[in-house]
Amino acid sequence: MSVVPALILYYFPRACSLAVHIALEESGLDYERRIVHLPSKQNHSPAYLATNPNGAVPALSIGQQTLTETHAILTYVGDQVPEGKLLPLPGDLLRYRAHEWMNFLSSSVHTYVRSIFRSTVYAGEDNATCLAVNAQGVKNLAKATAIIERRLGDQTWALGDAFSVADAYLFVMYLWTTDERVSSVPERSRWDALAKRVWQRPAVQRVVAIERQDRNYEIPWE
Ligand SMILES: N[C@@H](CCC(=O)N[C@@H](CS)C(=O)NCC(=O)O)C(=O)O
Repeated sequence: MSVVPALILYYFPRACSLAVHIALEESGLDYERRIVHLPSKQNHSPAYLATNPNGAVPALSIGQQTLTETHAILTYVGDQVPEGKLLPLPGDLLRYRAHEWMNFLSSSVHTYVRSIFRSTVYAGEDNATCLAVNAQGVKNLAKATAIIERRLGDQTWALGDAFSVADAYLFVMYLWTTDERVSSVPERSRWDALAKRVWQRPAVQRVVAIERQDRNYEIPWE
């Protein structure tokens, strides 16, 4: 059996790193967690940049190496768990469905929400341009929501019958859609039901309780 090197998660509460935080807790692996305080720009401190030169969370230190990008880290964590319990094994079509979900969430949904939360990243400082980017973000998120609803269909989880790392990622993106900065988002009963099922998992409640010690965020079903 291979030995997993020491794992350290760098995260900020309710950031996209929450998906990795959940996956690690679900995995049963030993890991340490270190908060990176984004509001005070700790992610741009020399100490953090030495770990992750991208200056973002999540990052996962794996022994002497650091892995970045939520999709890649979720894949790594999933692969440390035997029998494909968090991520189906190579050759199983469901594994590629998981990648389909994770890539869609990171390249589309995350960027649409970012254009709403932080339109200056795309628009610079011009106010009118920021408003236009924000409005387009709301439209893009509406389209992505329709895609998510269609893909979920009547399934219990993103991949069908079993929870996977893709569900952890869908949970975080769902929480973001409930933020007051998102001016409108279409009805999303399937995504809502899935996120609620994720919330009911003990590992998820443990992680959220830990994260809320540093930043209290709302969970819609409480
Ligand atoms: N493509 C990266 C994006 C990571 C990212 O944007 N993380 C945000 C938190 S959700 C962050 O650290 N932002 C800090 C900054 O950009 O200054 C991923 O999917 O992991």
